[in-house]
Amino acid sequence: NRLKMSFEDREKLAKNPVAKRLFEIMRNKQTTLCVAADILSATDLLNFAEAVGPHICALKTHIDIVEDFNPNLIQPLQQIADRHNFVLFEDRKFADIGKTVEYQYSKGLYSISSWAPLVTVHSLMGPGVLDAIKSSDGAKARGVFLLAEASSAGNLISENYTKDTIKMAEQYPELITGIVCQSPLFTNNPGFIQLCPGVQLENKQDNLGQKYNSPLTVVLEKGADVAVVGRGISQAPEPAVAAEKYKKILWNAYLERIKT
Ligand code: BMP
Repeated sequence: NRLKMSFEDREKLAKNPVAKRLFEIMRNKQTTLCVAADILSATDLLNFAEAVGPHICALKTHIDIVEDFNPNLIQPLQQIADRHNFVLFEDRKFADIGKTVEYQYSKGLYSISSWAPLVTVHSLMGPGVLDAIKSSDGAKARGVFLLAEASSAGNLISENYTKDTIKMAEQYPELITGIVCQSPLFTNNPGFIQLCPGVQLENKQDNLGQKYNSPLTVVLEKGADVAVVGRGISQAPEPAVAAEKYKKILWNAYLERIKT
């Protein structure tokens, strides 16, 4: 049972290099916190990454919302990630035919495959998307979080879609880092990491359909390994302080979960 296993043991079972790296970072930094850096200015994004860096295992970006994006943003962002030892994670949610995804992943203004070891993918369009990510240009060590469930109210994902998404992930153990979901899904592969967005202490929802659970709930009841916190940290008066607080709650919940 994945939920009772330590990250150390699961790291040995992971076949994807980014999953192995994430497990290692989580153990060493004692953090399962991934911050969603949904920030509109390049300078603010860098300052935010620097502030929360010590407390996170991954920084999740939507790089296409940065209003003054310039490719020169990437190098300092990578330096911050290296210095604080976290993974850059572009939440692109690829959902097109394989050939188009190949271009979206490795070409264009953002050249995602050159700087983001981790990306998200929708299973909707079929496994051609995964083949495209696997064979595209870019850095060698790469991983995919496949989206099996969503946190938003009224989303159209069915139980079968979720099950079939897990099956698809299991066909690609070397490429898949883990699954984005909201419940303790059954997968035969404890090397997969479960990523759970929609985590906040203050609010239960926003005004556009986002639904939140508390950090304790997602780790102890929903099976989250890594929790994604966005506005709970980015809109806090002091993001570094908030990040440290979430980190501690999440880590203690993980210790509690694996305790026999
Ligand atoms: P916030 O905590 O501010 O609501 O941010 C959540 C982040 O997680 C957003 O970047 C969003 O794109 C992402 N996300 C989500 O909220 N629900 C999902 O099901 C999948 C996501 O990637």
